[in-house]
Amino acid sequence: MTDWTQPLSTNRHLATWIEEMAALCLPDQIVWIDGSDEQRDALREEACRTGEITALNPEKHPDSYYHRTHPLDVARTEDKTFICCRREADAGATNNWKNPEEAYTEAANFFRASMRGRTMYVVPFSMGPIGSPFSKVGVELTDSIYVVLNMLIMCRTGKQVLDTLGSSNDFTRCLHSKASLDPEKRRILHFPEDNTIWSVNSGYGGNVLLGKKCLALRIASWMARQEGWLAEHMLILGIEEPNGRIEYVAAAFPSACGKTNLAMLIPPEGLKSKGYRIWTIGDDIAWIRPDTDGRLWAVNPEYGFFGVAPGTNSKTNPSMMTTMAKNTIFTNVVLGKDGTVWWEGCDGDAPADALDWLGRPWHPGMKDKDGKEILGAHGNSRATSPLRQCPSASFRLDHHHGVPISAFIFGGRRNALAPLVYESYGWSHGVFVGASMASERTSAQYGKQGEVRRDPFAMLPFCGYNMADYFKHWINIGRIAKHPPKVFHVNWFRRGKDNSFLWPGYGENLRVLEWVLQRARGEGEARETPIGYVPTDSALDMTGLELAPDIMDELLRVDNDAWKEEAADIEKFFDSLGPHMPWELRNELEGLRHRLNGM
Ligand code: GTP
Ligand code: SPV
Ligand code: MN
Repeated sequence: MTDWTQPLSTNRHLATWIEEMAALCLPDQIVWIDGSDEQRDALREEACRTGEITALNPEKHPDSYYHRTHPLDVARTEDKTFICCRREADAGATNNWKNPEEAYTEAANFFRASMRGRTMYVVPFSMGPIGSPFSKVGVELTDSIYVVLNMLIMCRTGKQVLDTLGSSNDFTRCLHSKASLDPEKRRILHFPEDNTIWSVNSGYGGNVLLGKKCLALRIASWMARQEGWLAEHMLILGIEEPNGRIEYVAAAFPSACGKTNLAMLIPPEGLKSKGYRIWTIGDDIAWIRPDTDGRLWAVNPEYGFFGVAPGTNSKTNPSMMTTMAKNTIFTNVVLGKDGTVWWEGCDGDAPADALDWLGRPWHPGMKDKDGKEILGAHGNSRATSPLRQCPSASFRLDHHHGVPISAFIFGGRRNALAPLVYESYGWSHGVFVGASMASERTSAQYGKQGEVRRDPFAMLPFCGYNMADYFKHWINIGRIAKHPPKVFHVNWFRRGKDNSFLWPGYGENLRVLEWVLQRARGEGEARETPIGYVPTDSALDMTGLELAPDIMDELLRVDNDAWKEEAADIEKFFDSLGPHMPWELRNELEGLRHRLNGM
């Protein structure tokens, strides 16, 4: 068997840092992750032996595993997440800030000897294709095999990354320890000036897979501002017409608001005859640069999905079901004694003999002592799968240059107010639409569910610097790019009087995308409203979808009085962002008010 304790690199910056971190965390041994199947299999076996993961039924779920996180560690903890830069103003009003020295000192106490009796794994990873000039290299040190196995799916990993890094010091230093999982001592710390991330006392997804939200959004957004590009919480998908033309859109929705689903949509029956084909590039993160052709080009820096399980089934998202059929790690779903998994809104019945996400015997319909239904899977339970297993995975995934973006789409969960779709009046109005986004809180983060909060660009928890400066950066990008994409807003979640969703969503969303692309080309029918262009009654192709006319009216309705209240709320939000708020967005707010009073 290979001796994985032998260093895989002679990079002296890397060696010095690992030595220092090991002297702090005191692991029993250090193991280098080379990216081989042999090593992955050995790690899977070891984690099964210790109970960290459970092998699933090899016939029903080949090469797939089950994991439960600590009951108090099941979503990102935004209140324990900090930007640690020298000046507080650089973190801005929306981020938690800590002075870097104090943050290091405090967290060092939590990391001290935290790996005693454990192994420290060295995981080299590349966000973006290995060796591409647009990619970023990171190295994560972790004491969790679960984290290693997830990283092997989520990113391009292993020896090849180290070979590309060579002797360079240009890599993000990511340190993670589960430590004791004490929520009080949990810290997710970002040091953008040191290109460093420290995460301690968590074992959950976005807190610990440090290439994802921590590097590819918080640290990368800081870098992107300095280097003139964008790091965004966006899916990317391509829509191919029968003539072979493919147009790409990038869409920002807050956590658990439909990115994964839209990224892999299946055209609905009624539109099948149009012969569209969907290409999935990414479901969560987009790195976007202006290029010499005046357009914005996007890559997905990730290589896997960490998708929400509840609600996923072969009707809502058949592509995700195929993607998850093998080589998948399921976290916090229901586990059947027969080695199968289940979640609310899954295909078929729950397994007869089952344990819920807390490991308790469970069956559907169980009630707690207050008579409330006990769900088997946690609302934020997830599945980690390789992107390449997606039937619609794009042929351009590994292309360093990415894809040109024709339209940006913003959206969130609004049970009222926002119509199904509208188009902004131009770039700075588009930036205003992104900056004033709001959505109901979901189980992807701790906090009160359902409460509407402002979540600009779906980046509230992920922007690594001052939000007002970020808005200005977006304004500037539109000045650098001669042909920036048109900007749209969608809402799949408007509810009717009986509180049910008015719009069927999922695959049917293609009807909206079709209009978006028409508008991006200067076609498509629209009427002007105070908030932007809205489709005319006959603009969306509704072939094969029966929706009562009053439902369609309600979906496209713009309620002036409600929007006046919204404008007041947006103003309060802008005021809260401090003195860097760009005047362009103040002007846009003024323009919206003017139109609301005059139209
Ligand atoms: P993150 O991974 O947290 O960033 O989330 P995401 O934006 O990728 O969300 P995802 O696509 O996983 O969807 C989250 C939940 O919204 C799931 O329960 C879906 O079933 C549901 N959902 C997605 N698209 C639609 C839609 O068009 N209509 C409705 N009603 N629900 C949807
Ligand atoms: C999100 O919450 O937006 C996610 C899941 O995509 S996590 O990786 O936990 O951030
Ligand atoms: Mn996300």
